[in-house]
Amino acid sequence: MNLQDRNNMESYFYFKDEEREVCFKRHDTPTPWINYLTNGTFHTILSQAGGGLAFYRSPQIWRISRYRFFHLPTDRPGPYIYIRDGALGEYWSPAYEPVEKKLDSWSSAHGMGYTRFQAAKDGVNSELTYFVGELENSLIWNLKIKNNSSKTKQLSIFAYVEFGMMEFMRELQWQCYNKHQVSVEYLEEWGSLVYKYGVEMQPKPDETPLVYFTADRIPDGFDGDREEFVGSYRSEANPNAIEQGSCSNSTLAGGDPCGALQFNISLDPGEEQTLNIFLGTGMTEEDIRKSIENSRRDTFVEESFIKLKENWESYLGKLQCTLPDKETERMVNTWNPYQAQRNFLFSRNISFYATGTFRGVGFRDTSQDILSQIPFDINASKDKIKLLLGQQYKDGHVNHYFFPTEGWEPVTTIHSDDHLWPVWSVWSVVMESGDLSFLDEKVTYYDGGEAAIYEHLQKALEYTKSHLGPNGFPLMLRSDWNDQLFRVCRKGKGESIWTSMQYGVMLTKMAELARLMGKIEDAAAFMSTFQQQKELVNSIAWDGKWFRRAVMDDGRFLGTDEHDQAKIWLNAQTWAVMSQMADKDKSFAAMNSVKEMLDTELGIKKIHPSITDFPDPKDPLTNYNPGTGENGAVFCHANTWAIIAECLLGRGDIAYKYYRQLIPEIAMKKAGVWRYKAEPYVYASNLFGPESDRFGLANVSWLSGTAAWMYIAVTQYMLGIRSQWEGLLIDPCLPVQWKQAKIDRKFRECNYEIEIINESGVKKGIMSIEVDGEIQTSNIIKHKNGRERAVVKVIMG
Ligand code: IFM
Repeated sequence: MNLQDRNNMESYFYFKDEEREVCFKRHDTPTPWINYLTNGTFHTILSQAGGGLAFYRSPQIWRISRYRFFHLPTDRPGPYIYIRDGALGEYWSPAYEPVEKKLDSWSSAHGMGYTRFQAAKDGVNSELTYFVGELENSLIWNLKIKNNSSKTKQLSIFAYVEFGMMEFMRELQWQCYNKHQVSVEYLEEWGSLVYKYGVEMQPKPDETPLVYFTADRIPDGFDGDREEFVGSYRSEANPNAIEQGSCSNSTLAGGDPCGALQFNISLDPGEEQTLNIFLGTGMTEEDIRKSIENSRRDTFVEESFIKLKENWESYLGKLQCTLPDKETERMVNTWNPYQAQRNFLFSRNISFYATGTFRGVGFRDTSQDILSQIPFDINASKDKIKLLLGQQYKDGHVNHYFFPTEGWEPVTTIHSDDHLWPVWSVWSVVMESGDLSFLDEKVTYYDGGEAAIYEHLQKALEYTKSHLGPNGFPLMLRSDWNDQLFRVCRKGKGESIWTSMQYGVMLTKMAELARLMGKIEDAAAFMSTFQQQKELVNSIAWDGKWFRRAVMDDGRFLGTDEHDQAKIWLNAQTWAVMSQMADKDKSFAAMNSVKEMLDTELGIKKIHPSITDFPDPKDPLTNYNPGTGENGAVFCHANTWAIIAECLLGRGDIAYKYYRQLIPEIAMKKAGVWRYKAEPYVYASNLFGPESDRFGLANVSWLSGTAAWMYIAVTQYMLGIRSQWEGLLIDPCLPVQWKQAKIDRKFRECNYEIEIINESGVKKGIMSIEVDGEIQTSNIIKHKNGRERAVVKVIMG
């Protein structure tokens, strides 16, 4: 393949927006382009070529199927189907992997919670859809197979999954003995394989499920022993059983487990048959029996799929828009909220990049993920906030990440920002619901005792107030949002100027909550601390053209023109504006410096110039190569705050530039498919920056704070629709070329049908707002109990 073909985006994929699908024309994408199929309990990751893994609740301790990270080809194994034509002795896979036989036609598609493969070979057409429904904890494999030839076909269909040992780390460490404590049985009566993982000293034996592998009919053969099915010196690409045309009915009491089921079918010309396979879990054999019975009902698969579709339509229906720019519209309506919901569920746990071994729930990450979830599912958001606050100690600090499902000990490092984040999420819940009662709900502290949510937040602010450094900024502690900063504060003196700004945001939000609760003194105290920090930011932190980032242990500043590396840091500019701490002229100057020094055609770098040997060649601040990761890469998460800051400054064109250049398909188009490499439908955590020779390479896709914040940036700041205590605020900040935008937003049980008209081409500012034909005096549309629909016309000017 020549370079031009490799980079031709159109030859890889296209979007089918009405179906909310991304469709793939070829299987050999530069990296696996994955999807998450889940009902919240049973989960599967699946790529465009059929590789992936299934897990129950936690990928750390209940990983059902095996996935070999670092494998070549890159994406093995997966829940595979093989179709064998008896007369030809040929076999192939509808997902393309693992057999990789050239097919007469092939395509695949990811949709909301499902992945579909369509393939044809030698007169046989197949359509294979995988999804996890809400009726059972199982991965449903729905295979439709049709004989398009003029002869009767005798086919054998094989479904195969390699079981992993559920505890993935122990599998890597000690599978040699532990594997003799697992078994795969065949339960004749149900025509089902049952995999039992019962290894000594596993963390939660009572919560460990049995796994079943079955179908909507009794199989003609099976295997539970991988060696019997695959054979020696073979792989999933050419299993012995398939070459021979039959399974050997092996079971396993110790060894390398798998599930393989064989179905022999005869298809007359033109005939189509459906076969449904189920890979699921149940706590007891009785549970499994019931699940299998339920799954074999005639309407089970269809019902499950319809429900999945309806759930997503209703979920995404909370905010839909029509925009002049189709790529933005597609992200806002479908892919961005979809990705954000997956982050809310999986934190930074498991993806093609994250191995699901040590990251449970990140306090900082999940607090931010909640923000975008609030308009969609306020109850789930409240539950997650309470889960987080349960990790707070009475002195106000919190655990850095924790393992509520696995029951492992939390990571207890103390970071200057972690405990402050929930203020924003709680504030958003109150604004979305218009109800203060959440603040009174009680949550237990991690070290005992309980308090109302308001007090938890108060404690968080107090913790920061009692941990200020020599200059008066919050101590950096182990780091702030920037993980890499731990090296500037090892002696415990380093201070975070960015955390001062974050603290500022939280103080103003708390002051608003306090006022609403009638706690006027609290509100005044929060605002007085805000003022003190604000003064420091505008004096000590100001470098002349931008804000400094931190004070190092030795008292020197980080992020100053005095140094030749890491002179300017993005977050200190954006949050100076977001916190409204920066004086007006400094706000503009700082964001102008971002534009001049950090912006590239593929996003905004986090720092400039990258670090090679600063502050000390023997102990540089980071080990990342220049232009990569935390060192001079385009950190997408941090880019979202630049969009928000520009909207707050009213510079719609700049905000839009920053937004649009990171839309994955746009960035991929610019960088080229084989440079960008990651999925073109979801955000990546970062792109290598211009100081790397692979500028534009996207890393760590799917699980990134970018998803939540990009959604907030575009919906709440560019489109400008934000929930406030009194009602819905309309404050758009748009590019001048957008003459019109329509947004349907559900807010407190009322559907707001908002039309924004910008004939005069301003970037910000509203001339008039009408609600149901009545002119408003303010751009906050007051909430009215019982109102179900409001037609809103906004004229910018
Ligand atoms: O803020 C962190 C996040 O918690 C994990 N990924 C990297 C970010 C920036 O350092």
